[in-house]
Amino acid sequence: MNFLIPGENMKVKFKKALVTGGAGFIGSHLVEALLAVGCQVVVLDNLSSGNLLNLKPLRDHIELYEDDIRQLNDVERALQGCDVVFHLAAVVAVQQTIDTPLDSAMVNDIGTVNVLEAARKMKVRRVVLASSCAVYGDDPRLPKEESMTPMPASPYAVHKLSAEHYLRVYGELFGLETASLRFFNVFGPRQDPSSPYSGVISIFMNKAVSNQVPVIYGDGSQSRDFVYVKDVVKALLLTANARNLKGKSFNIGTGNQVQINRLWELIASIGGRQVEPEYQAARAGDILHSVGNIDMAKSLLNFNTDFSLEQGLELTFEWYREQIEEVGSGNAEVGTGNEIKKQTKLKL
Ligand code: UD2
Repeated sequence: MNFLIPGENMKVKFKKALVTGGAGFIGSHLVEALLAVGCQVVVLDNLSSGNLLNLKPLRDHIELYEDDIRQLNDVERALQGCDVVFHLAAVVAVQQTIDTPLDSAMVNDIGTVNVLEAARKMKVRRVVLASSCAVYGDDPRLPKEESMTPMPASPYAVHKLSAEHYLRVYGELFGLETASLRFFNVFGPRQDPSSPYSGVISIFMNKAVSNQVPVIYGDGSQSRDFVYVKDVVKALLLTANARNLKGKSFNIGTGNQVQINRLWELIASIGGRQVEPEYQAARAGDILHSVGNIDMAKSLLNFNTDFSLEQGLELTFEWYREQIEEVGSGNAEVGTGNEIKKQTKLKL
């Protein structure tokens, strides 16, 4: 089969990898890439936010456990024979961690300790964590650098920062090789647009392919560092290959700031339709600007991005358009909102 390979062909130094959260948006792209580079892949996902549809073409090529990182036994079973773990499983919706802090902590905190504990027992060589730029909180200094003191502003950000520390400490105490990647705003095919707190690009794509008007919160001058999912996957693979990680945390983004107004202009022009967005009051707690300094990932991981924003947006638009076309063929719900989610449900 024809797997999509992120970046150039890469020789990986590991044979069998566990991806926790492998049925999710980023996880499924990582699984695809791992198979493409010839790795055996195990997926552990309780499908709370992941979706088996994301793994549909890969299903026969992976070992899949519909299990839970909150259960140490589940993690140990999935880890048999693996030499690397990519730990992506988490409650990723910030609002959910605010609404249900205890339940979220069970997944994001205890789940992470379970992964590390199982890795230590099973003599796994390396653990790579999906962390987040959220650890920087509201610190207005730009660009964000790894040397800044993190100031988490949500339970989610606290979980991620705590997980980073756990990884480092497990390295120091038990010799596990660990590293954390602080993802900036990741986008690409398969990102779920169905919640108001979904990534802005997934929401804008959904609007663009279904001829709806997007909402911009605030005046649209706020900016983010948008990184294409395949570049993020490349960073994950490079990290699993790198030496001397010593529990370090790396920013993974592009180093470029893009304003939300500009983002919609680009998406609308890819769709061939200039639509004026509707402006609404800025979201409470919305940070104005975010961009990462990625020099450390460049020098220590040899990371650089392969996809420009425009290329990433075009590929992403194409995927959303295909989804809507599939729904459109004989389905009356097109155009009534949440189209991609409905499509997902329909296919299930
Ligand atoms: C991202 C994460 C969030 C948290 C935060 C930490 C995502 C989806 N969210 O929030 O979980 O980690 O970073 O810094 O990755 N916007 C609109 N219209 C819309 C949707 C969004 O104007 O329909 C704006 C929104 O107000 C914000 C910007 O677009 O100014 C980006 O929003 P986002 O939710 O994609 O990402 P962010 O950085 O706020």
